[in-house]
Amino acid sequence: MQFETTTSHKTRGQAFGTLLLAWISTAVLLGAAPAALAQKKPHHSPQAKRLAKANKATKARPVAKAAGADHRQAGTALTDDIHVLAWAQEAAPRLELDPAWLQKTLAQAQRLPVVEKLVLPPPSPSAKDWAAYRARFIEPTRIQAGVRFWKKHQTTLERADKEFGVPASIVVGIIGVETLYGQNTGNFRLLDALGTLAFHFPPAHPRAVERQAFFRSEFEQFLQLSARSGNDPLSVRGSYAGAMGLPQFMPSSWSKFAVDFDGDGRIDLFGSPADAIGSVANYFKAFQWRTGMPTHYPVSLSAQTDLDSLLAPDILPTFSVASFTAKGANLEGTALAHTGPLALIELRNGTNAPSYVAGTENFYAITRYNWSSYYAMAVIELAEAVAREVNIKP
Ligand SMILES: [Ca+2]
Repeated sequence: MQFETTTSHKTRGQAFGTLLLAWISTAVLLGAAPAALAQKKPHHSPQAKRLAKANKATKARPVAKAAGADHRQAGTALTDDIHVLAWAQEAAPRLELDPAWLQKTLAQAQRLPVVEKLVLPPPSPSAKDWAAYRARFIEPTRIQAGVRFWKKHQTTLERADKEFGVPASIVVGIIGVETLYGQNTGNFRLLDALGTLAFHFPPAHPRAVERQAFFRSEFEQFLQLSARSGNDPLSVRGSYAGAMGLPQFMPSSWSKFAVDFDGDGRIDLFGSPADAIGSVANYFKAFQWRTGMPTHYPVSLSAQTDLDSLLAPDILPTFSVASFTAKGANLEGTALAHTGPLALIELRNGTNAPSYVAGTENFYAITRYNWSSYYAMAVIELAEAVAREVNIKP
């Protein structure tokens, strides 16, 4: 088995802007059973807000390579920990990795204390504020970038809609919220970020055991993807939590849901907007996107509304229109003819009154990309704002 190929994309030492990652499509993995897919973790960690912040901080540096060098200087060798060496011995045969390649790769991995800090919940979390969250994403710069992206890739977006049944607006909303259309894909070396979280996940985290297991698995899948494609794992950069490319896919999502949508025989979520568009649409298809169903409806409440029971299932669509309205969540117009289950979505506005919408199964589908109703609503509203500008009904 050959890990290093003759590919010219040896990006080590190149500036981030020229990084071109191309992983070869693996049809076997893409054929995973839908039942299994439903059990999977979201494509990236729930700490997306802080992730975006961290990306922003690192991207602000003028030279990507220098930023990476700073991260390395701030760390220590991952293999200083004997557990990593023991893991490598056990993992190489299990993951079908060349032991020498694995050893050589791990020898260059850094444990990054900054990543250990970023993954922790903030010590004093601020009150949830939809209005403030919304303002970060639904703003002129992002909307105009979305309009340019939509117009440039309109044919591809229409093809994805046709093939996967997922509207262009939602794909445009996701890529806009995730990376500002590729402008902010993260600057941590994946090997360092995932290696740190796989072996040194901070025990102070309330779900440390579960999260470390998740990142251990992602680290393993990242190494497998690199080995299979022949790409240098040291050249790949992404978020501090290991998300990659325009759509910020975790390695497991890249393996299961990424597709070659420009037909060049490779999957490249960094350099190919078409591959990113097809992959996001395919992700939602796998998570049961219902073609043609709205994501949400307006809802009005009153003093008689049974908020406790309406909010009990959280974002999981649970109530029929009849039971929803019987509990005092009032719908109107087309919402009254909706046939699937609904959820009452509460978006807090700091000390002001919360906002509410009636979320459908498609609202829920968006939260499978990132487990947050605030995230889903930002994607939806950015999608709507961009669609209005390009004069297309979302
Ligand atoms: Ca491709």
